[in-house]
Amino acid sequence: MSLSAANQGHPSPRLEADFGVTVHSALLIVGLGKTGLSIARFLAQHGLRFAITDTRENPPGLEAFRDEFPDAAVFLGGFNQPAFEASSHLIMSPGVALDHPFIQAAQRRGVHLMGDLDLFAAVCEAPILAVTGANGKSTVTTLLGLMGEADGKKVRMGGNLGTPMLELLSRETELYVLELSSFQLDTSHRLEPLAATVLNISPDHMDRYQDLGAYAKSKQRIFKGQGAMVLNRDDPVVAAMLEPSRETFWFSVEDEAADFCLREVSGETWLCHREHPVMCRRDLKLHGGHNVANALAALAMGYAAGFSEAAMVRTLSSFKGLPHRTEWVEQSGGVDWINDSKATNIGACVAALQGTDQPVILIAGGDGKGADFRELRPVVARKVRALVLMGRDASKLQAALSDLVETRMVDTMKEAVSAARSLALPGDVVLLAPACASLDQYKDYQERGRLFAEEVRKGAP
Ligand code: UMA
Ligand code: ADP
Repeated sequence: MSLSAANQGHPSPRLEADFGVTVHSALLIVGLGKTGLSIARFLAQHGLRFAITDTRENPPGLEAFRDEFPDAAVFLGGFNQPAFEASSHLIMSPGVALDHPFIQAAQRRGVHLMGDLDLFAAVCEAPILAVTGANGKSTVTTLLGLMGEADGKKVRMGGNLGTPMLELLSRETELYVLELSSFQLDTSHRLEPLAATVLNISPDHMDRYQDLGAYAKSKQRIFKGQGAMVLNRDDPVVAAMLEPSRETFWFSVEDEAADFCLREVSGETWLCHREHPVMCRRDLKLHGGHNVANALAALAMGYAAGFSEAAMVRTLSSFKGLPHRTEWVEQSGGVDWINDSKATNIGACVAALQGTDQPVILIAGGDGKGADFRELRPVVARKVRALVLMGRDASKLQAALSDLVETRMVDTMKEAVSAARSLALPGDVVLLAPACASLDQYKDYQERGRLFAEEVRKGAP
């Protein structure tokens, strides 16, 4: 079988040198979502031929793909074995698990397995700041992008944050800030960031990884090359990633010996660079202890990138956080309503609960991605007065937690908000922090958070 042609251009010499990609290669793009489409555009711009496959009948990138590449072969509704067998290179989308038999067989045959990060790194001409971790990636990536802009640089940020990294590439860009997921790192082989960080490790995507160790190893791939490492001294799994020969900046909310730490200065807590006070914690617009850690991590990365302190402090004094992350919706009848729909794993849910001093009515549930919800027991016992559970894994949450606190099972967000309203007392907080992905019931976590806020604002019937 032959794989279809796209258009003419010039392959990058580094693609050939590093991965053996030439105009004669049989490139198969696996997955036709946002990433797959961006890979197709990139390959076409470099004069390379490709085919594409997706297990979905009608993947989201299909219409645009057919418009732009009418001659390219498209295999949908399941992976097409002959297409895999005819390929010399598989260029993977992050949502595709690598344990599929066709992918495993291709690897055994010596087919190159790559991702968009390999393509990006092969042509990128500006320095890269790279951010990963179980939680806080989007917040820190955004802070770094804003800090760079405040410092006068032409910055582009994206990756797992939302805009596929290949769409960021432009000649004018002076700095790229990339949020990288473990899935993107799994298929990356060449990366030389100016500075990189693993913010923290806690269980997520346990349906894709054998255990926490395998997930951490995947995150650790961000430390390829010889750039600066930014490490979290408070997280033993991250701290163990230290490579003694590399330039390292530590951050910590607990240990004053870290390069970026908290210290008491004249009776106030300050974010400090070693002994030097950088900004008063009170001036940070982001809330919660986890966001102090994120701010210190961003300062460490920004320092490694050479940003001016003034630009970094300006950013940290004004950035109020991204939507759907511990976002205050309203207060009604003495009850605070908080939307943390982006809490898609246990670690984020724990951080949100730890960050509140009021009794909590917790709305949780969705796709648990193989998580062990018993890890929530200590914090639920300390902070939660009642649970409202919904979504595919509601019964797993119920089994793990319902002996601790009153629990209601519901089917929809409308019912969840109504149940929470009937349970909440003045002085309580109702927190949507699902500890689960949203895709079993919603398009994405944004839709889930929007629906929650809408129901809250409608008020009691
Ligand atoms: N899928 C199939 N069959 C296929 C290909 C994909 O069923 O053949 C499914 C996947 O299992 C997944 C969905 O389709 O559920 C999307 O997968 P995709 O690889 O097409 O995803 P993209 O649209 O390219 O979006 C990806 C990231 N998504 C994932 O990694 C699942 C986006 O991160 C990212 O913003 C985008 O690339 C640009 O870089 C989202 C995400 O949920 C926010 N990331 C995970 C997370 O943050 O926890 C890792
Ligand atoms: P990511 O991109 O890694 O998902 P976000 O910045 O979008 O990170 O935050 C996702 C969730 O994790 C939100 O619920 C947020 O409140 C929580 N969170 C953010 N930073 C941290 C952190 N350092 N530790 C634990 N939870 C965090």
